[in-house]
This record gives sequence, C-alpha cells and structure tokens, in this order.
Amino acid sequence: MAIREILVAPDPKLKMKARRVETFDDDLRKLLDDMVETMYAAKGIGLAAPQIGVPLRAIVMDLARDEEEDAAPRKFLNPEIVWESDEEVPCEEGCLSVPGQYAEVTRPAQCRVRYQDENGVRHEIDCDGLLAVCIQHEMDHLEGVLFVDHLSMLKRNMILRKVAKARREKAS
Ligand code: GNR
Ligand code: NI
Repeated sequence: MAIREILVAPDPKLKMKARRVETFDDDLRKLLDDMVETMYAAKGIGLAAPQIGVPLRAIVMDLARDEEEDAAPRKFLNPEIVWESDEEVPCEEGCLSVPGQYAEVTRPAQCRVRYQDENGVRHEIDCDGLLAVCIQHEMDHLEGVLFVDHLSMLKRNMILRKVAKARREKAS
C-alpha cells in the first residue's frame, strides 16, 4: 500500500470526467488500497480516484474512521444515482482538494445508488444523512465537479483565492 499525493484545486485533472472501470483485477484492488490509505492519512471520510490523478470511476469512503479498530472502508465502482429525493438538505462540506475551506452545500437528502464492488459484483444501497452527502460529493468528483462549483461565483472565487494564497505561503 502507498500514500498518494492528493491534487489541490485548480489542478486541471480535477476537472476531467472519469471513465468507467472495466477490469476488476489486482491492479484495481491495489489502487483502492492506496486510496483507502491516502484517505486515512489525510483524515478524510471519502476519496475519489481523480483526486489522486487517476481518471477512473472509483470511490472509497469510511464515515466511522475515528475508531481505528472499527475501520470499515467501503469501495464503490461505477456508481450511479438511480433515485434521489425531492427533499434537499444543507450540509457544511469540505474537500481534501480544497484544503481548509468549508461551505454549506444543498443536495437531495436521500438517494439510491447502484454500484459495483471491487470484484465487479453489483449492489444497490439507500443513502441518507452523511452517507448521502458524501456519496454525492464523491460522485461529483467523477464528473470533474467540486463542492465549490455548487456555490455562487463570488463564494467560489473567494475560496479558491484562499486556497491559492495558502499554497503560495506554504511554498515560500
Ligand atoms: O473528508 C471529507 N469530509 C467531507 C465533509 C462533508 C462533506 C463531504 C466531505 S468529503 C471530504 C473528503 C473529500 O474531499 N472527498 O472527495
Ligand atoms: Ni472532495
């Protein structure tokens, strides 16, 4: 396993549409292991492959990663939203690719997601609460969309400027 570098906005690779996973082999499972390790190292609750520069429709998630022993990483390949609620809820979101910045995003409160696991087996799950928020946030990454793209241009630019400034200060 290896910790990979997480790309930070405005990296153009974060804007690309990811392609479907077609081959469920050891290379894919190794990628997913690296994603899980990278997510834990960064203290995130989810990570999408494009965030480490891999343009594949692959997501890992662990909403309960506070207790080390209870580590229960979930893996979602080729996820598709097959239903979403009319009801929407606001949630304060952050993103490992937009470090240190948080803003309220409104999304459907519940959704049903069809996906494949790391062996290619198909599943469907009903999501609500933080799981619904996180899976929609991760699926956005597969379309090249960041949470800041859901905000007004004013708020988005303010956040992206802060990220760029923090980055310049870190580099110097
Ligand atoms: O770690 C993360 N926390 C989070 C909090 C609220 C809404 C979404 C997220 S996902 C984020 C990790 C990340 O950037 N995944 O793409
Ligand atoms: Ni993110």
